Amino acid sequence: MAKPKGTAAAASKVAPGQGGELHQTESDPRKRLTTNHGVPVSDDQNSLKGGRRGPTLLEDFVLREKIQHFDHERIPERIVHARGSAAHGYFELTESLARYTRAKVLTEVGVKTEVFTRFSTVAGGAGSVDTPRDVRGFAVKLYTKEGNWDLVGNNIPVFFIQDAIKFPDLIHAVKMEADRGFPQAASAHDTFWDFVGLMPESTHMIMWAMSDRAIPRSLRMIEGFGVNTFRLLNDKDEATFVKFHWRPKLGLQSTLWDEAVKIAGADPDFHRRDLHDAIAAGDFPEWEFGVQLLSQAEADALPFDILDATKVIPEEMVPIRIVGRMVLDRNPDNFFAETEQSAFLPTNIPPGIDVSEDPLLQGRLFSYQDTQLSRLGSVNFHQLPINQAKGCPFQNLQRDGHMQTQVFAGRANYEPNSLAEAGEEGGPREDPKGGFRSFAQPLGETKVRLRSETFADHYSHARLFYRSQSPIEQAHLASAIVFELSKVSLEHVRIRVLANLRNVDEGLAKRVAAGLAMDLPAKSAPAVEPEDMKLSPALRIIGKYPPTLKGRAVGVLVTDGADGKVVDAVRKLAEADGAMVKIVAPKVGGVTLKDGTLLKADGQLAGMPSMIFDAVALVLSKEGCAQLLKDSAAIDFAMNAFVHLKAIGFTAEARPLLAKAGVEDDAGVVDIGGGAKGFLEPARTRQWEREPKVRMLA
Ligand code: HDD
Repeated sequence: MAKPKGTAAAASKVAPGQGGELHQTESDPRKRLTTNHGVPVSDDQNSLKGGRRGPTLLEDFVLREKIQHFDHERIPERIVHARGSAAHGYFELTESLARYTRAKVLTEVGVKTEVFTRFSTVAGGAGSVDTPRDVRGFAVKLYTKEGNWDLVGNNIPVFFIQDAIKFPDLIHAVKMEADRGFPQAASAHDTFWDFVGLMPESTHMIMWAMSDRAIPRSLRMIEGFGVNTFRLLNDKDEATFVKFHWRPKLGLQSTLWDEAVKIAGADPDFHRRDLHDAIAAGDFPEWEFGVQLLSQAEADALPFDILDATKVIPEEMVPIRIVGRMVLDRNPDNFFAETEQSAFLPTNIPPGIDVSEDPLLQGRLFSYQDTQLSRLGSVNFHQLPINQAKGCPFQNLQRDGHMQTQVFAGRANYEPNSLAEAGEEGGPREDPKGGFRSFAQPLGETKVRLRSETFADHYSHARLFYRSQSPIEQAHLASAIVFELSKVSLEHVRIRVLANLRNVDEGLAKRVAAGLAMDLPAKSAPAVEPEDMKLSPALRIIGKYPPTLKGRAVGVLVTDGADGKVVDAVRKLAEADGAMVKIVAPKVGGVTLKDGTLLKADGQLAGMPSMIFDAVALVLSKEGCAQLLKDSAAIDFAMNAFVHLKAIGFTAEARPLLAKAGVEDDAGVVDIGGGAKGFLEPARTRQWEREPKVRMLA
């Protein structure tokens, strides 16, 4: 190979991007590129070589430092909840709970407490998609004046297991199978359902996980629950049991399974993008904060044990009191430093809040602190900016350790000490009055390794949940179980699950068996016969979101020659109702409208399918439509909107495309050529009555 011509000096000035104008020397020390140790770098484009075409020299510490740091950029992902998205914001108390607690965050009305909230899926890895069927984590770090309060909850108020000792088994079963490394981010496989079938206590949670709650439309539209029972402690150290709730202002809303699967392909970051974009646009998501409060006597009177995390306290039994709100109004500046390095610990509770004896919670009190050591690598992880107790100083006599960033002056690293008597700094001291105190729960029982008999009823709450659902939701739930079990290759596992389902509801078991084309097996013997509880309509999703386009998205598909007036009318109408409107065109540059003006597109058709919208409008010209008839992306656009039960507004010219996509006329398919008004009502909700025409449900 011929050597390039030119001198070594000339060659060294040529940056890979040519020209080198982006890489100018910077003499201002504040802007100058340096090594990690502050040595200014003269050339960030070329390594130091033994001659122009010679080998790179070991001496090149600039290169070595840069590459070595890069090699170590990744840290272990969370063992669960690895994929997450987060935002900053604030919590504001609207009603004081001073009667029940001395925690200032719950007594000082109107005071804003800074928060950092991370949402997550549970089973998938950090790089998995946003829309699998899964529980969503809902972890809130409140930087209170009395230390961080981490409310580490989920979007489902119950859990799969009753005792933390089963958590590693549950997670091993649901994650990708140990020998083959798949499936990723999916519960539809042998080992998960094997575990479920053998653990009837998981049945109630399975009802929730198979419901549409596990395929949310947006992180802005999920509920949050503390799940475990906690205690509030007032000034007199009197205790009240408490369950914590978050309620989305936009209402609770889900996708359809077919839609969720297709979104995963269309936009793997669907939820992350949605949260980010909404906040960036100033459309701040908000949740109400609520509590269910119970005295010991009220808890004792319930027909189930509130220390059992597989049980829900229906709000018809104990109402939810809304006492605050949370607003997320700022995106993280740096995903790694904030979202990834955030560490949530159920042990982070300020004075006035305490744990309960719930055996699931008790195990969590160890696990979260412990896991940070392997994930963040140091006992000093609380010094990372995102984890610092920002609302108040932290001060104690713990010292040193890996990555210690504090410089503690003086000799006071032990206590008691009398250094102050000699005029030296003596260090912080305990505060018996204002400090954290545990509830004086009388114990005094014999040490045992067993499950309380009050935890033995595994089916009454599962039955309550299933039977409380609307017919549409019941059909979705049954179909979800059919789908998941259809992916289970071990027949005996399917049979065992069916046998358990008979204890929940015979109708449900029959539907699932029929969906699998399997015989119904004999009912499994429950530890305790389930009871029929009073149904709880509050457990439904349908009806829990207001008929509005607020927080939702409308996609308008346009072609060259389209009528701009119709586009404007749709945009005006949808935006006035709170929607974000996006123009979708065959080419990203946009289209030339009928009147000759250019309409810019927000996205190209193949990259902006109708799955990512809540309602769509097809504003086409005759010629444009004829072109689209040859494009499967356009046909899919209309077909998917139809089968996902969305409103479709159209101009007469779009009729051939609708016909080719199999779109039939119904109340949600609206001609908007003469005015967009009729489009609004159907666009605000799904067309549920269409579903039997487009989908065979169990
Ligand atoms: Fe957990 C993370 C929620 C039971 C052990 N959990 C984690 C996160 C959420 C929850 C939201 C992600 C926090 C974040 O965004 O960083 N976990 C729950 C809920 C549970 C629950 C609502 C039941 C009431 N978890 C649970 C048990 C154990 C764990 C019983 C262990 C005995 N969870 C962990 C963990 C994680 C975690 C391994 C992984 C990353 C982390 O803690 O920081 O320690």
